[in-house]
Amino acid sequence: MMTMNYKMIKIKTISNQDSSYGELSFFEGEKDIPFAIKRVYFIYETQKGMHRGFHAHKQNWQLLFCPYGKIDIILDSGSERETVSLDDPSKGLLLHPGLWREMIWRQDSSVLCVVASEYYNPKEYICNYRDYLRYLHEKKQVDGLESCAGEGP
Ligand code: T46
Repeated sequence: MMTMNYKMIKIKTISNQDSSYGELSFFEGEKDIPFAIKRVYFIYETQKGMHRGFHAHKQNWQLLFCPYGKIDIILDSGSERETVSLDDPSKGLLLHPGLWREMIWRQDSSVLCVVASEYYNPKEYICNYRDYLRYLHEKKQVDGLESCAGEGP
């Protein structure tokens, strides 16, 4: 089975002594995150209790962050399940391809922002959990064969 391939990153934030001036956070593709950004999308006008996701990506790397509100991201590697809370604009969740994810909105109007390494391609989604487990199984076999390639008798 696959490992929990994700990392929390701290998004750089410039604070001001004058709190009425707000905060500014930023990150840069290929510097703060390990991919060039091809796509940005965001989910808003949301309601507490909303569920989305229920899929994995075969190729797509993503950074998820929540500039407003609170969203729980449930990650599943086929053998383990973990929940990460995005409850601070400076928290970034870097997801490697291959992890099953589900999102639960914990507060009305919470905003989920995502930057992705790939253009939108529905063919690289796995949208059914049984298919996901089958994909992991086949991938393990292929990876096993590749790691043996070149080994002499
Ligand atoms: C993910 C989570 C965090 C597009 O046409 N282009 C796009 O770039 C995206 C992301 C979606 N769409 C269309 C496809 C569907 O007809 O928008 C509709 C809703 O997408 P989806 O059901 O995939 O939304 P979520 O919230 O379940 O998942 C999205 C991303 O698709 C996914 O990559 O990791 O957010």
